[in-house]
Amino acid sequence: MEANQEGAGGERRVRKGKPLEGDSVSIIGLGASGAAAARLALAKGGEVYVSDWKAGPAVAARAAELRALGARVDLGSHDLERVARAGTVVVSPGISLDAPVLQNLRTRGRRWVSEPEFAFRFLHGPLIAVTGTNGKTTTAALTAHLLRESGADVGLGGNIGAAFGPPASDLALLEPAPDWFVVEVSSFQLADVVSFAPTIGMVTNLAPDHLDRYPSVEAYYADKARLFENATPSSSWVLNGDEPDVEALAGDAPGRRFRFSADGAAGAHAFLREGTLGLALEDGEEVALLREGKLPLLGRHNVANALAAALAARLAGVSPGLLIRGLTTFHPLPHRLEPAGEAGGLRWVNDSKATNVAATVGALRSLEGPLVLLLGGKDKGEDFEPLRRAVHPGVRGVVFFGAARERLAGSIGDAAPGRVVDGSFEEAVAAAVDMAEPGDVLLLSPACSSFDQFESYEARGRRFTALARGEA
Ligand code: UMA
Repeated sequence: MEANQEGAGGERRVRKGKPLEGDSVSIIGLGASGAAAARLALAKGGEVYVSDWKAGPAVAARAAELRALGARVDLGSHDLERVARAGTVVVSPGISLDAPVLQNLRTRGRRWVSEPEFAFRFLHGPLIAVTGTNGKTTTAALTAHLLRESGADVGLGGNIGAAFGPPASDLALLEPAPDWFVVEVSSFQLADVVSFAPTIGMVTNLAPDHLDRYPSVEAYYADKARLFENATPSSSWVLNGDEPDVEALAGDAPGRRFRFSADGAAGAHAFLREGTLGLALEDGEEVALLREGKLPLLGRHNVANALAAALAARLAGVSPGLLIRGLTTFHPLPHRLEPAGEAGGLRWVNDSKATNVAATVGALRSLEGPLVLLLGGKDKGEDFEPLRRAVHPGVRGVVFFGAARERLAGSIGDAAPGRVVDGSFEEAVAAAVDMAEPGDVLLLSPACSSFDQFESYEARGRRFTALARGEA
């Protein structure tokens, strides 16, 4: 894959915090990040042109807001001449390198930056950037929570998604600036950084992902590695000590390295030892934080996320006492392996956000069982074979429901006892309750989207939680 030249580190004439003073900024894509970048560029005095190849109601509403603020907005096409003339071009993360608009810019030798890179130029204050394949959102949200426990004002946002925080550009407009920024960054956003330089950079873990966009795992990891692009000796890196790939990603980047390990890696600064999460402090002293069972998050992967967050917050100055308090008071993010209730002697777990095979495989790896799994919803045509392989002996039974039920049942086969429910979601849940034994986990981790029976995965998760609470 041919890299974008500015993103590849060609030019570094970036002056942090400098007002735009009429400089032209062209923003490609009018999703959440494009709109936020436009608001920031306008607030900093830029002459702003935004374009989106679509013209539906969502972009139309954003266009109206931005036009009222003084932007020129084109919907339905990109004015390529105008884009190419702009001083700075900001590209939305959902636009892949082979999109015609980017191919055209590349032909002209034009460079572009990602939205968090643009935001970074106006962020005043220390920044914690969280990347990795899985667990970014939980780790970023928990890190922000731990900092807030110590009284810090924290701006949390980035790739994290609208339910949990705004795009990075909106954080740059916060007045007064918070004490800390915690920003989740995806590989798509890291691809086009130039000056982006976190005070503390975190890598939760690495696994193949987004292969519909990248030609290879190496290309995906190469974009992740750009987190370290502007490393200096004063940078701090919080790295997964259980994964050699994460160490390799950091390469020989300067800065201090701190490792977390839920799997017994030697020399880790945050670790799980005999069921207790602990930290090794700078003076070599070790402090026990809390027992794994006291963490309000389910699954071994969340122990790793908690260790990463605790380590970053400790580096940011949070005392061990406040870390302990924060780790116990954190509320799991809704619909992500969220404990939903204990009705009928069962532990109900809402993982409705698991709308694809990989997410449900992750849930099954996290929960030993015994459990009964609810699988189903709208069929997105994914290969269910990895799901069949993930069904472990702790899975007492599987209920297949919704539009995907027959194909799921056919694919999972006899990996576990199964029931196909051709009826409502409530009937599927009742069948799962019927299969379960007292003390079991009742896991909604459906591996499919919700649109056959619900308006969103949130609505599906809320219904499941209501049933867990015995609400009709
Ligand atoms: N478009 C064009 N021209 C093109 C191609 C697309 O104009 O040639 C337009 C599309 O019509 C669309 C816009 O460009 O309107 C692209 O928007 P987007 O897909 O970049 O979406 P945003 O709403 O800006 O949301 C993005 C992130 N989405 C993606 O990376 C796909 C959001 O992450 C993020 O929360 C938000 O910026 C703020 O930072 C979501 C996500 O799923 C949660 N991320 C992936 C993940 O976590 O796995 C990476």
